[in-house]
Amino acid sequence: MALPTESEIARYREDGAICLRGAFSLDWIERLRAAVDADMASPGPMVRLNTPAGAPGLFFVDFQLWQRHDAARAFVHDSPAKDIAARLMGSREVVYYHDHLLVKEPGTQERTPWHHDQPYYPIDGEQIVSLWLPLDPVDRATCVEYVRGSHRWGRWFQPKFFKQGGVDLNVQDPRFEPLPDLDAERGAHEFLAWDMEPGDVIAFHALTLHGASGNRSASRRRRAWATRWCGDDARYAQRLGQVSPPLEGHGLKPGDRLECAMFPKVLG
Ligand SMILES: O=C(O)CCC(=O)C(=O)O
Repeated sequence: MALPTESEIARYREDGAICLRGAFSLDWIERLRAAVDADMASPGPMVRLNTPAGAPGLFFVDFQLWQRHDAARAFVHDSPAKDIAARLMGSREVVYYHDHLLVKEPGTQERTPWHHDQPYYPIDGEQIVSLWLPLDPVDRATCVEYVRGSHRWGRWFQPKFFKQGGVDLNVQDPRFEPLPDLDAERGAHEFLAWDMEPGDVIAFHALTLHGASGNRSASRRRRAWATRWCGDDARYAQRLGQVSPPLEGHGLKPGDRLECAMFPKVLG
């Protein structure tokens, strides 16, 4: 599998999101599909069902598959993901932070609200990248959309839970601002989204704003597994209030490098 080229690295840093074609073999995709389906049949303790009872489809969210499913753990340690993350971040070491499963079954109407990820995390630093890996073909209209260059705005927006109604996380930070209505100001921004085949992956920076429609397909599932990777400059930062996902028991103190049993070093 090819690692990101110099021009892809430059584009990731400029735009804050890039689609890397054919980054993972179909063998990985098949193994992860089986892990995802097993997880949905027997979810983890942080599972969230974001579709109201009686509404069509299902927006299913879960975390930390790597701790419960061999294929997900193998992906973290043995797939090209850590090398892709290292190159994009320009980092010598890579620490695995967490994973996030987002399934939208056919007909799901719930959007993924606009947000960026770092305000949810107790982490400071610039080297944090997510790999959003769809396990089914997705078209542009159902893919996550990214606001090009928003990771360079120097702004942090108040995090909200994804469930409809978007309640704020109860977390105080003087950096957090209310998120502008990005749909109302679409003309002011450039949006990135792609038609994707299994094996393609989107890499995006933890401060890049993004959101997604429901699953507009009546027949095609949209199983996506997002993994989060941190580089040399990432440090644990205590937040006053809630973080998401609520990963506790790691024993880190503010200013610590992230590496620990919960956040394993996978490269370097
Ligand atoms: O899959 C989605 O709908 C959203 C993904 C997302 O927000 C993320 O990976 O941070």
